[in-house]
Amino acid sequence: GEYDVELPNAERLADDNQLVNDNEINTEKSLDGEDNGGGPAPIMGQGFVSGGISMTYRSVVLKKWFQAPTVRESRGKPGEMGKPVKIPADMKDLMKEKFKENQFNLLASDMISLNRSLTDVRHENCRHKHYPSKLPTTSIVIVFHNEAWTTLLRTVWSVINRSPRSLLKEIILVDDASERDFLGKQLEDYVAKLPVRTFVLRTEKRSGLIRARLLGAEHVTGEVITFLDAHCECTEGWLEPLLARIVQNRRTVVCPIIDVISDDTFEYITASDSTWGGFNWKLNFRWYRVPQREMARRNNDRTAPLRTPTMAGGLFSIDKEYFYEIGSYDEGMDIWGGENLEMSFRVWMCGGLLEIAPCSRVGHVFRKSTPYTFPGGTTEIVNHNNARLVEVWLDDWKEFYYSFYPGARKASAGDVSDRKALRERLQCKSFRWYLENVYPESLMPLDYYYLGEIRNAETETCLDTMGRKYNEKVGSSYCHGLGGNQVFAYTKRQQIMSDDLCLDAASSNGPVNMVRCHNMGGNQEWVYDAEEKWIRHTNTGQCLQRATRDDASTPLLRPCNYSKGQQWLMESKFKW
Ligand code: LR7
Ligand code: MN
Repeated sequence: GEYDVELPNAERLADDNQLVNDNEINTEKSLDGEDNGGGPAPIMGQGFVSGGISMTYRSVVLKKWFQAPTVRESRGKPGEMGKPVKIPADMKDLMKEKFKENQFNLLASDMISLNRSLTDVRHENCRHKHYPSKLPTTSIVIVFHNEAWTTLLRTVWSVINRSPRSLLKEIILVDDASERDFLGKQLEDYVAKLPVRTFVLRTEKRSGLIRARLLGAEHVTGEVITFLDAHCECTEGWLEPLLARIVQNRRTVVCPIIDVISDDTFEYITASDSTWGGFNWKLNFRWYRVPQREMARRNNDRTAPLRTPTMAGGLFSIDKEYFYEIGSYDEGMDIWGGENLEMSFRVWMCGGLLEIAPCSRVGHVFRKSTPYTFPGGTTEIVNHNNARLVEVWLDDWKEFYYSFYPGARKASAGDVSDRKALRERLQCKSFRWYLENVYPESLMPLDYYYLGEIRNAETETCLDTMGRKYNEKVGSSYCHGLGGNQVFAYTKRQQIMSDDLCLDAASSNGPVNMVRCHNMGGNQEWVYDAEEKWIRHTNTGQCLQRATRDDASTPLLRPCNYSKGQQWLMESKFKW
């Protein structure tokens, strides 16, 4: 099916892994295929033309510059070349204790060099790519709250070690009111000695990652802002593909492929290059398989930039001026969540592009739970952020969010008039336009006849997913009118769907299951007869009937017979 990839995707692409020769330091290699003169390239100001688009960056690097050197494998420390760290049996208790501090294996992280080597995980063809000889400079902005020393500084070192020095303007660390001593003066003293200008900014009080990033962005002197989470590792050649896309079109927001650094062993695990970002009815960001049409648009070139409907949010490059032009971030959003979809919709709807550059690969430590507090409550904050997002950007489709997740109705969005004015000012397109043009595969259907409960005329019970998962039977139960598991959309594609699940019948006598929607009709096609109130399954010609007494909660397929048990009411909000 189309939606069979879950987050995080840790599938290995063995063929793409190739060890870098220990002795090889790539200082001699120029991306232009020319010899380097020697020494870091000077910087000069100059306008230039690229891809038909004339751009003027305040400073551009000269044609000749050094690619970042390959980080050589060092001996004696675990985890080199991205290998997993094994914790000795007698240290397992300590390991468990330390895990709680950051919700990852801190003991393992502390054993690994801050400069650890990684394999070159890029697709073979990425290594011979030619990038524009003049790329803009970038500043790296990394926000953190109570991050561990080794993950934070390994992020910083991986940037320093694997970015062409001439492209790297500075590294800005934004401490979001951390409560750990070593993140105070010790950190400032440490970064002052780094070979690349690096400094620490501090929010006065806990402000959340969104406002912390805004603080960091204010201090950027490079032409492009590159955001990273505080527990990343950048690999060979990660930066050039990001900046190159911005040269092509300054309205492009570019993400790397986000590989997985195991929260358990710190192994560097490559992620699939065939996934893009989407979202479900609850507005959770999810990875899904890239549809055929996008593969075809890229001529099936796995190294070509991929247009993605949404981004994960933590790792991306954006032209600094464009960042502000397009509305930076919604300052009304707190702590964590929502800002990534907000920016994704905004960029697409207001004339930008959102891409994944597959030749850029950065690892990220994916955690199963958050180690830090959400002052005000986790759900409350995420719901508040999402409320702001849907009120400004989702138009009619916000009903999918609210009805599927009724708890969200209680959250207040606060004042969103500024953000609505921004949408107006930028003359952004509608969410319908986004679904039509950017994300036709979305779980939020472009056209639908109905969204709400489906009530049986005889039993007065409602179709109910019962919170069941894939390939289980659909149920029915007392109509509670609260939405959630009793909310279904009847779509123009004639699906009866709840989030990513579609009612599906494989045979005339079989059960009615909930199967991942494949958008291809077949067993998932149903015709609602608004006169007879039938829900007829196209493939079998059978009708959906109320549950029988033996199995009181499982509706089934039966020959259509005009009985009341085969009448289903969905007229309240029905729109033809
Ligand atoms: O109050 C806070 N203040 C902060 O500075 C809370 C968090 N932070 C920092 C934190 O230290 C970290 O560096 O913000 C960064 C992101 O927080 P994480 O790492 O705890 O969360 P995450 O990895 O789940 O975050 C993902 O979703 C967030 C939604 O708001 C942001 O968009 C993150 O940037 C995003 N991370 C990624 O996209 C990396 C890939 C994850 C995926 C999918
Ligand atoms: Mn993170």
